[in-house]
Amino acid sequence: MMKTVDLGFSALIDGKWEKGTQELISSNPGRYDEIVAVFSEANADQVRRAWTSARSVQKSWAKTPAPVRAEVILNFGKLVEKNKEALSQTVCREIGKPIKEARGSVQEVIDTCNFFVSEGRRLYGQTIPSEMPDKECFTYRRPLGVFGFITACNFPAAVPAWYFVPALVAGNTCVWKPSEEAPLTSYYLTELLLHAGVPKGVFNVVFGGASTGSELIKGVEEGAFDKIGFTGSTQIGKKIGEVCGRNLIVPCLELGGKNPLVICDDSDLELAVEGALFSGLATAGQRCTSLGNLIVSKKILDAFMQKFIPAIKSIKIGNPQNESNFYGPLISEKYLNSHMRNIETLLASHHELPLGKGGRIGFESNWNNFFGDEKKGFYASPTVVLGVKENDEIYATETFGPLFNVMTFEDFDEAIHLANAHGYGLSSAIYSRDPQKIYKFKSEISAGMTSINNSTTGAEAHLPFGGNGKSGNGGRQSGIWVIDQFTKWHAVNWDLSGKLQKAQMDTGYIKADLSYGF
Ligand code: UN1
Repeated sequence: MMKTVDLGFSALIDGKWEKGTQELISSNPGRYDEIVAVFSEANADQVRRAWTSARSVQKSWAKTPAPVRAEVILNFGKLVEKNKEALSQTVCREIGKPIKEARGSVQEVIDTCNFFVSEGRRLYGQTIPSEMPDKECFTYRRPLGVFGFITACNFPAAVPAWYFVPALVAGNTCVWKPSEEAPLTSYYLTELLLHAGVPKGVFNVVFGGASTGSELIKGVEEGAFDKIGFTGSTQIGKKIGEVCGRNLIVPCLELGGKNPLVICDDSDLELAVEGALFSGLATAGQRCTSLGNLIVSKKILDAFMQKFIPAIKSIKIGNPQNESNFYGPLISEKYLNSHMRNIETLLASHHELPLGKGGRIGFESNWNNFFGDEKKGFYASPTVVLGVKENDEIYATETFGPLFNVMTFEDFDEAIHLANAHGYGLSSAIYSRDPQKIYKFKSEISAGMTSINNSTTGAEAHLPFGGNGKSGNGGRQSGIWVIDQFTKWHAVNWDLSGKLQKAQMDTGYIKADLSYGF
């Protein structure tokens, strides 16, 4: 068993780690008797001091030239690369993400740094002609100020980096409330940032669960924040959106999904099976981009199932550190319990369960290819639900676990309807060889992301990531688009004419004879 990292820290404020009293324990979900780390929860006073610290240095950070700010990110990216394996192992131990996926998620941090380092040398504004002589117009991107963000447990390194990397490059200071399920990953990331040269107070951290999160959001009512980022459930996202709206702040809300994967009768079935498997079971179905509804053409349902069920049965489940296991435990006991509740409450009498109801391995269910400690881990076997209908509760409920909802369609409009009707719109995918269908799908799907002949998961780090409808408020992370989240436009005009030139009134508009015609 690996050693416990017992630091007891509850917050990083003004460059110093502080301890707290309320313990925050992170254990390995694949072996719950292995305590990975002991931290503590930040209290209301610490959260307040964290945002005060971020505010006190924001102006000087904003004055630091952007290419210099981006140097911190360059160094941070190099340090993450150097420590990639250790960080990946930590992600794997803290939340049970399979090691290969954990490495991918840490690589996503590095990719994000690589992308934004040069953005520090751009952050372009424009020079724009004026309608007056001897007058110049410019636009500048200005930092927003203090950015508070709360992140989820399923991507404890990549998703926070999507927020703080561009936020820092753009000249904002930060207060981060990481997921309570992954304090050690969050601590290591923060230490790398400190070693990369981030000045005191520019980056602050408050550990804890929901109550620390609400303390942070209280700051919005007091004017402590200029921007809030939240990755988590639609329900909490709506509440945060209300507080931000009241205070005229536009939050970046990355919420739930019920991501459709449509399999047409002309698709390459082998490829579709592989894509569905990864969409549904990567990170044990706990990605925001995980498969929500598998929507299969009725014509090929039997042929698809004949390949799909054996493919599921053949996967290995178990210790996430072992590369040959497809997936490991659920993120924690809480996530296992919620998955169990879903299979207890969302299944209806008309549903068929070709693999049985599933459930916790070693308790309610067994798995032939299981390689782990089932008594001490929060492992669940896959559940496949056939015959899901649009009116079923399971159709529109984000389930976050190894669960496949299978629906069928007769005509393609029905497939698109089923893909959209639940009102979520994060990711989506289609398997087809027909360009007409693919074109129709990508034009009519309401999701923010669409894969064609690829899985619903696995967005690349430099593309806009985000959703519509119940999946978010239209904000996008990653790539150049996220710069709009972290800067405000400033329009400047400079009159060198030596007189007051009134726009629209003194402009020398051209007089034309518009009555002219042939
Ligand atoms: C998430 O689940 O919140 O697209 C992020 C993917 C990953 C990121 C997911 N690149 O599946």
